[in-house]
Amino acid sequence: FSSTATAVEEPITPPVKINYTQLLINGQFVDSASGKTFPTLDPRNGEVIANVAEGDVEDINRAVSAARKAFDEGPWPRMTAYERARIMLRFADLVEKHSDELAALETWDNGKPYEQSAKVELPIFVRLFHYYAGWADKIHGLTVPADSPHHVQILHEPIGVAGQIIPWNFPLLMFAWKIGPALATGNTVVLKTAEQTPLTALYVAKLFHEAGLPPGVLNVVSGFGPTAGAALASHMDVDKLAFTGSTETGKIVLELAAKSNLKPVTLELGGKSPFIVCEDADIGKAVEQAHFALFFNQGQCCCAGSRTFVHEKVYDEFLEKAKARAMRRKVGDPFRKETEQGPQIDSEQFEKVLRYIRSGVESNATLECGGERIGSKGYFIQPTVFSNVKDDMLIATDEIFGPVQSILKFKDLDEVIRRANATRYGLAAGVYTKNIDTANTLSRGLRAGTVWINCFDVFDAAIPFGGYKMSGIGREKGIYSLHNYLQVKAVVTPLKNPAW
Ligand code: TXE
Repeated sequence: FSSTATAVEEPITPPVKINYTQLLINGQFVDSASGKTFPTLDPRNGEVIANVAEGDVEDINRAVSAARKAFDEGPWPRMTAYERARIMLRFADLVEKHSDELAALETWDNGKPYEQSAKVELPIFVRLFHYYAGWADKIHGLTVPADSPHHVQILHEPIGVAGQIIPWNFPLLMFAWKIGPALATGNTVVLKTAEQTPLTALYVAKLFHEAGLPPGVLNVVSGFGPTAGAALASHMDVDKLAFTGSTETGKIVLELAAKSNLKPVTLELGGKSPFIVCEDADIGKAVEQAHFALFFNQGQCCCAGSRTFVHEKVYDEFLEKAKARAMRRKVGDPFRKETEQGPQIDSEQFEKVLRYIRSGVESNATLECGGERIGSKGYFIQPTVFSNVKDDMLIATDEIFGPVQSILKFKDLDEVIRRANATRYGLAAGVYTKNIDTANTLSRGLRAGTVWINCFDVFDAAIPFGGYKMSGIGREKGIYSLHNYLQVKAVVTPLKNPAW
């Protein structure tokens, strides 16, 4: 196996220091009320990177009151939109200036390749804040004609205090997807980061304050889901909740929101996205894109193309090439330049992925390559490919969230649309074909929030993202994300002289 062993024996020292480990409440770094901390671990070897303040109910309460005060008393929602935009732009500049350290910190805490953090995720992060800063002064309502002599204005107002809970697979990008639209529209925020990856959010939140963000507008609480996360979801003074994570936890937070104050909830949840390779596809490109669609970010993407459907006429050729590509994938220390795949995030996810691999073997899918851990330290897994996968096998129905490609065979378009849609999820889909009619048929037939034709994982700031079915509620990015953070108010005034 080419992509193995030595990879992780001598970890490279990350080129960054840990400066921020406390909670950021009301513009100040503070310890948790309990004084408790928890370790955040290096996925390369399971060693402690830093001990981080552990937020719980009391800290969430403190953070929500700071956000409430900043919203009710200002200045943030009352500033001109242009002033808000300028702070967001200054923030983006500061992030750009500190990109190298931030990329290193992201890689250290998460395990993703440094090249990916530095060259893909940091630039996208900066772009997202440019995009949302651009929206800040373009948010406005309507005037509408009335049947009676009334002047009717529709105002778009910020919703208030937003609670946001994010996962560990893209700590910085999830911060940007959530914070960007909330702040552009004049809200204040309490953000709970994932317990696996608390470090970069604290760093960028500090930079935001350096850029001029008033205290209390953005509060960052590190901590665990059932404690800090649940306290935020059920808080009576939080006006809106946004969550990204598993479908199971999505159901819990939706229930907590309903049981407390009926705060509106947007959810970005799991997926089991099909990637469909048609008989006329350019097989070389399709293999590469299908590989990228699944293996990118160690397979830890909610929209991973985790069911690779291949037309029977090109199945054998595709399989041989897909297997060869997976075997060439370079797994190793994420700080090495050539590394394509680092470790999985933690022991829990690592064990989950290995369990699914065992289940694939037990259900008689053919293990073409991979299937084992790499080395004896950390959470590295061989790029794994299964063929002869059947629709009802667990590896074809469940979100594995790891480097495991499941290849299925199909005969015709109606059949593949039916099978691709036969899932509880509906986040994304990929299609490979040269035929415009095939592309149109599939893009209309697939029940998913995104359909990528002859590409995958294109994540521009303006492109909305979100799921059908149990993949979520609502859309993030693009113009749609703004509506999640706006209230609509109708103001009606009698007209003295209706003719005018
Ligand atoms: O997710 P959780 P986990 C999927 C993926 C993965 C599985 C489990 O399949 O294997 O979920 O991962 C917070 N109240 N995705 O356990 O639990 C938690 O602290 C409030 C898909 O990491 O959903 C973290 O901040 N909050 C996904 C966040 O929820 C709670 C990305 C996500 O954790 C909570 C990650 C509670 N009771 C995992 N319990 C995607 N859509 O991209 C947990 N949390």
